[in-house]
Amino acid sequence: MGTALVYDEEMTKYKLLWVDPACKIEVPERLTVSYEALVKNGLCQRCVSIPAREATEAEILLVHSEEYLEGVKKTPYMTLEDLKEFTLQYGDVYFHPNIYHCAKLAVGSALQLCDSVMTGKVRNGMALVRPPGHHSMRSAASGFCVFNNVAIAARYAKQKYGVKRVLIVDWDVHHGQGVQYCFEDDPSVLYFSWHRYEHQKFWPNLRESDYDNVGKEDGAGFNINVPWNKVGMKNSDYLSVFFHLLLPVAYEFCPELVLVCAGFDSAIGDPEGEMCASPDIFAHLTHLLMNLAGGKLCAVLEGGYNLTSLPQSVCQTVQTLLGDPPTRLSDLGAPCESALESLQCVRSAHRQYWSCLRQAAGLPDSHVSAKRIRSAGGEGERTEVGEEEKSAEEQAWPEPPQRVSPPVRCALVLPGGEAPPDGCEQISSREELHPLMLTKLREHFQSELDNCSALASLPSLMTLVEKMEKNEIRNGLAVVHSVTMAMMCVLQHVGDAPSSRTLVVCVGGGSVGSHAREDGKTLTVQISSEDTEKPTGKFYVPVHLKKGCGDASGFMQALLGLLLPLGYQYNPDLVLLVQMPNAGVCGGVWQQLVGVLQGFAQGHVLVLMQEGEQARVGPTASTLLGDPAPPLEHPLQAPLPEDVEAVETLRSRLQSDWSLLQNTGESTA
Ligand code: Q9C
Ligand code: ZN
Repeated sequence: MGTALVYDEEMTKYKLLWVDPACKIEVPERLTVSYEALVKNGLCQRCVSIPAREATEAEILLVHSEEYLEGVKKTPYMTLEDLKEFTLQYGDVYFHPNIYHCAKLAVGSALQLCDSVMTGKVRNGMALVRPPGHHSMRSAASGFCVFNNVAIAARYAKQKYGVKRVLIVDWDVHHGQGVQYCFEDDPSVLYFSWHRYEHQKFWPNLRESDYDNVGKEDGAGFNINVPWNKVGMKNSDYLSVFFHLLLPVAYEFCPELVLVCAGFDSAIGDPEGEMCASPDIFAHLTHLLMNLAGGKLCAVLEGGYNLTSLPQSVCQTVQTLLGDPPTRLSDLGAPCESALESLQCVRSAHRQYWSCLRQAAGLPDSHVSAKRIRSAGGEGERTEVGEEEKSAEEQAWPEPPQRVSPPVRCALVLPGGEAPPDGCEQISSREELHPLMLTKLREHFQSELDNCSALASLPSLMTLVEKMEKNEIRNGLAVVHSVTMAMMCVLQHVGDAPSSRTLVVCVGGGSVGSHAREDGKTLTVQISSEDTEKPTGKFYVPVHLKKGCGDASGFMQALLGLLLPLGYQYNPDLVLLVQMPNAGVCGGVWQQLVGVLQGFAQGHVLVLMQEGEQARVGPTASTLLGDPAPPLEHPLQAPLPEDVEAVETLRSRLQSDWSLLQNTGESTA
């Protein structure tokens, strides 16, 4: 199952023919530099190349009016003067004799991508297109956009393939008002957009881009706007919104297809966005969406005007679609106050529509809007760019590091004689355990060691760990006699390295052993139905859920709202995922967990399972090999109140140590 890349050089063949400061950034080079970067990084060659095609009139009419299409259709025959005049009826857009042709190719590219994914020819893909689409409306061009490529693709997928729910994630820095208008009363299309807003002072300056525009009629709750009221948003601001808003809602919505309005003007260096997120954030945003809809994800280029950060961001996105592990994001700081305020407003506005947000801090609506107006009054606005301060475009940032995929994706340690699933390497080692390790094990597991099979798989396990450390193997799974014993061995070994950090995720109850120390070398999150001792430290987080891991919505709440923020902030170099004995975890969420955790530690995830409880070896290995986790049941039940409370209690206790857990603004927290 591959990754599609749709591109046609023809879409570079139009440009601005007169002087217009608002439009001068939308240049053909945006596409050429992006494509060349994909070639240079060897990514183009790894994709399945899909030809663009022109969209038919019927397809364009899925979203646009006949009058508008007829108007655009005449532009190839217009004189320069006529083109200028035609352009004047719209905002921040230009026409060119070849733009109609390119706009048909841009729509057609999105549809080709959609076809390739829906028919199973590929798993996912990206279309590099010009002109972009998300600002164009039923009867109007806008913001460099002529036809609404992604909106048309959503209607097309519903009509041609009977897709019941489409999620559109618009991470472009502008509000795709065209997409919003198209689907605002339609509950089958969930539109999410974050955008530079500055209390309506930023283009397109629409009141309806604010967080309180949640959709209309049947579509109420299916339009999610996150207004950024300051520039300079960073990785942690973007991630917070994913953890505490988009992902929980997206899992509850359970889309059958994910479309991304993939604009990269939200990256650092962009003259329009003036944000500070690094290009490698897009690897993580992409990864976090890749286990929805059974992996069916189509990214379609929108904006992105810095000719350095744009191609870097495009490469990060495509490389993640191809299955390479995202690089680690170091020094994620706290989300900023303004971002948290926005997040809180959106969560409050949507809590009546999504059961995952029911716990969202219950500000009465009047409070929220009073606050909104107050802060819109101009106090606390961003400071003007001083003379010695660099403009957004002159900012410098390091080039994202090379992403090297180990030669082996997944290796297994299985009890004697069992054959590994296809595609996995089997590891068996006859080497002896290190004497020190044996001593250590004797201290803790005296009696169990009398059983001669107890140590059987440990030498192989240690070989696997060493190969993962050397980056010869990306991830692995070991079926062992005792998971607690194996856990101790692994942590003992990796803990010898000076600044190692292991994220330990234990699913199910039981003692996690003495490793759960506070020296920072491990961060342990244990999810179970057992109410264990009251913890106080910051490196051991027991999550007590009523049905343990048997309830999908409670589990997802813990995974998205707690484990992801903790993991991203901790930034481990290894993830140890342990299925404790008798964990009773339901299959769907387990695979989501295995899938999502691969975004940490450059994909170095080691799964431990107890002998005799290895029913899930096959599905786990498949997810470790890169297959998307299957979608969860729909509809997802509301989480149990006890579970919501348990997660919330932990979140509020830990948020001072782990700031990515925050989801409300200071003044109201
Ligand atoms: N400072 C897309 O990103 N406004 N369109 C320009 C000049 C128009 C952006 C104002 C921005 C349109 C697809
Ligand atoms: Zn944009």
